[in-house]
Amino acid sequence: MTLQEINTLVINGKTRVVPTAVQEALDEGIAAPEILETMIAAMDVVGERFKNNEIFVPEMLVSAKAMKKGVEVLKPHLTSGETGALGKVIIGTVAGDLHDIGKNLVAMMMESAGFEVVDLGVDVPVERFLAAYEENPDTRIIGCSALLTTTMPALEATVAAINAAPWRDKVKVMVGGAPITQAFADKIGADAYTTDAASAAKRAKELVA
Ligand code: B1M
Repeated sequence: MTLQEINTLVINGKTRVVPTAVQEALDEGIAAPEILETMIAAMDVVGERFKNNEIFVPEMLVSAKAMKKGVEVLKPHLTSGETGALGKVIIGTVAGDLHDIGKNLVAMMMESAGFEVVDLGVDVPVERFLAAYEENPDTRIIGCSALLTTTMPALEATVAAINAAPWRDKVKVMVGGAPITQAFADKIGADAYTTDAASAAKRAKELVA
């Protein structure tokens, strides 16, 4: 199984075949991060095709499902299995936004780095982020993901609400997602921004050090 073949299978949304293909690639000795890279690249192709009206939401969804199935097979090879020794991270995709592949990868890498992750899922209202902290006052980081330019205001509102909370100085706020930039993160008052899951986990460790 080649990386190119896996890339094509994800683009074409072959949900049943992708897990087997990923397992075959692992068995052949291809490194898990390389397989992940090729699946992320596949989602970029899917996004381009969607933008160009060559495919529509159902096709985009089925590719996302195929990637998720592949990630399930990869997960044990990407994570170290450490426990939550570094403390808790609350993570979620902001209100109005249903994209969770990137957020799930960030959660996975954080777990692997040694955090315990409280995953709030997608379309998370501001109040839910606040309530989750109040339910988990030992949380060290709140991570918010946004994938749409139209949900950047929801990210801003979420960070603003956290910034106004009485416990703000006890927690760090991290943001990320394709349309987010360092400048935007600075503007809305987040503590950290990273472009990908691996650097998010690295930055999280630095933040709690
Ligand atoms: Co949507 N979608 N989508 N989509 N989708 C994008 C994002 C889009 C760029 C496609 C395009 O037009 N080229 C576009 C957004 C345009 C924009 O806003 N500028 C778009 C659109 C328009 C839409 C809809 C509006 C389409 C419609 O209905 N007309 C709709 C919105 C639904 C909603 O959310 N309300 C929609 C729906 C969907 C699906 C549900 C079908 C599906 C999501 C399924 C799912 O996630 N379960 C979907 C998909 C799959 C995509 C693309 C193709 C792939 C996203 C993805 O998973 N990428 C995407 C195009 C693209 O991204 N190239 C697209 C792979 C993933 C690993 O990367 O999520 O960027 P990413 O995560 C990275 C980093 O961003 C970062 O680390 C991750 C791992 O390295 N990161 C963080 C993410 N969160 C972080 C948090 C951090 C730190 C780093 O700290 C806390």
